[in-house]
Amino acid sequence: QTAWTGVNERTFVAVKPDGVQRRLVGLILNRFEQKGFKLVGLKLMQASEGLLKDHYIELREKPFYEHLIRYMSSGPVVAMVWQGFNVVKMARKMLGETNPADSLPGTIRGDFCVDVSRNVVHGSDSIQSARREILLWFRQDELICWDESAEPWIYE
Ligand code: RTP
Ligand code: MG
Repeated sequence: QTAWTGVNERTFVAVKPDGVQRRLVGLILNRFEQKGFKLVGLKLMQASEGLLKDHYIELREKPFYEHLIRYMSSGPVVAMVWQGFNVVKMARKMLGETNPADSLPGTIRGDFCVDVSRNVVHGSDSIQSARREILLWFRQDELICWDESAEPWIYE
């Protein structure tokens, strides 16, 4: 298995229940594709409370934790893994800030939401988090290594 660095860096992105209900899945997929990242994992799923509690374990002491788990389990989510150079950092840029009020127009949160508790999309905040979250959400055989012909047009 190749290391998740350089052009093989990976991040975990999820369209949250509000994003799915509001039919924003295609649009969000489209932004990552247009940017030049490569989709290596994708599934629509109802996340269990256990999975979500584990996913957001670092926030367990926060006052909004229970509320967040309820929000995230309120409907299906679309879990995805994107691959590419600096994808962790750039995905976070594309998402915008945690609070939509601080997110610039042009970012997903800046363009499509107003409430921090309905902020449409999740993205891993570091390479270590990405690794942990991908292993949590995806089985090994759900991540696809595929060759693409567009690569020379995206990377020198
Ligand atoms: P995410 O993990 O979902 O990508 O969001 P993030 O890194 O930008 O922010 P984080 O601190 O990890 O918070 C996770 C999610 O919890 C909700 N939240 N609510 N009520 C509040 O003050 C509050 N703060 C955070 C948001 O849905 C946030 O994305
Ligand atoms: Mg976070």
